Amino acid sequence: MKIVLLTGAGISAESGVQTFRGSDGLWEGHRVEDVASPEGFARDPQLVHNFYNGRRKQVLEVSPNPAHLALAKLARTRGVELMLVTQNIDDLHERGGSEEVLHMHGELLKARCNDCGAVVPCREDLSRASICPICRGIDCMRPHVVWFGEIPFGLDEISAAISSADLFVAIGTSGRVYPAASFVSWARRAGVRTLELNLEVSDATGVFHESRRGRAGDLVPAWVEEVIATKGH
Ligand code: BV8
Repeated sequence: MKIVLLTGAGISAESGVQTFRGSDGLWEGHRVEDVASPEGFARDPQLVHNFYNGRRKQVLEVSPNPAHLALAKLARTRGVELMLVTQNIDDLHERGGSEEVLHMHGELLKARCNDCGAVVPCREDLSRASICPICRGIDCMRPHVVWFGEIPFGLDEISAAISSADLFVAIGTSGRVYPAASFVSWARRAGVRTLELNLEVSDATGVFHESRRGRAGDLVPAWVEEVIATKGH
């Protein structure tokens, strides 16, 4: 059974990572174009560094939740071929035991050099004084994340996997950011079954064959046990 699974901020909410549009949403208080766009970074790099330094500290303090653990178990299930795609830039899927995770919007615990293009691990604060460990450049490091207007990672791989999948599942995403929000339509066009697991109705709920309401920490482990039961593990 080939499953392509997309996660969003909702799967990390129960771990204490802010979502984007909740009442205390990340974008609250920050204009997206100021903190998550190349133009915003050019205009005020330190504002952007402060925004991501704060999120990096938060991610290093939290832990994966039962939804992350259940997806790692699903990936280890015989007869299941799982492609796990996330819009999240935290590392909770990996810390939950998932070995293969496609971060289509990048990773908070990595930094990239604008001069030589090197991508390096990053657990400390970044600033204009940060030095690239590869080319020794300065005032050239940025978070290795995909900003608005930038092309997400792995789109060709994702679209190929969706068109040959048996099932497309979306967990904890509002379906408001593209092209991720289009994946369910790609799946429908390819005749693939689609399932949504989300706390609230999303902008894409109407496109899914089935949509279940609840917290990821409850819905995901229950759904994974269903799949395992059908696989006769
Ligand atoms: C691009 C990284 C060109 C940085 C992010 C078509 C139409 C309109 C606009 C566009 C379009 N195509 C492109 C655009 C422009 C733009 C876009 O989509 N704008 C929107 C705002 C209208 N897209 C882009 O710019 C993209 N790039 O298009 O390049 C291109 C593309 C393809 C090919 C060629 C050229 C780049 C977008 C990526 C931006 N970077 N993140 C960072 O994180 O700081 S986006 C960021 O916001 C996240 O990664 C994520 O994608 C998004 C947040 O959404 P969610 O994760 O869904 O979170 P949200 O809070 O919204 O919702 C949470 C959900 O969980 C809710 O439904 C809630 O009910 C639920 N929930 C809450 N708690 C729980 C729960 N569910 C279960 N359990 C719980 N406990």
